[in-house]
Amino acid sequence: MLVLRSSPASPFGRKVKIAASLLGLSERIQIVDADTLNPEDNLRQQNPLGKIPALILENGEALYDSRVIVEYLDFLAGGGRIYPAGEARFMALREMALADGIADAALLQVYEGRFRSADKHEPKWVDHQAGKVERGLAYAEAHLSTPAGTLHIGHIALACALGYLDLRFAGSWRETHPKLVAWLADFEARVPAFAKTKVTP
Ligand SMILES: N[C@@H](CCC(=O)N[C@@H](CS)C(=O)NCC(=O)O)C(=O)O
Repeated sequence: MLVLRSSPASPFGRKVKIAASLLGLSERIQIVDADTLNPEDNLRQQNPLGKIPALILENGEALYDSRVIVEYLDFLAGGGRIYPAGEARFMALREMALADGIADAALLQVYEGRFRSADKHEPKWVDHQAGKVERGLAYAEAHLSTPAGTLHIGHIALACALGYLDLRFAGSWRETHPKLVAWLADFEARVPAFAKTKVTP
């Protein structure tokens, strides 16, 4: 059995869970919640960075981060299942990089609220991160919002980034990105694991 250390709200953990489902591997993975803030959690032995997701293999080795894990799962499933071949692979990887970057920037804004008291919030830093989210969404609205053909890792990552904005930012992106709203609805209809991994605020 593989063990996935994650938490329900993690957009990167969600990416792994959805990939596992699409690859038919969910039954082989036990999910064990991790607390990234707790020094007693053995997550920090499994991943020195103390980040989730981490995947513990049967030989005890741990894989991280989500990009490595997802590639490993694709390998287990025979390879090339959620990664297009040839040049298209790099466009899919770029889409994942953009989507993960949106999630990273959103997460850093959430951490600003979690790790600093309100009087110490640095608006310049928060705005800097918000700008990344805004520009990433604008690019995705313009270029990545055609309903997907064969689903690949870029689509999974984008859905998870949007899902995280729904969870932590009350879905405010929806008002200004109608094509992405339709794109996500199409993804959700095609990928039951998306609804199954949804958490409410
Ligand atoms: N690039 C990493 C990002 C992982 C990440 O930022 N995870 C967050 C939770 S969603 C985390 O573990 N944060 C705790 C920390 O940074 O200490 C990946 O794709 O796995």
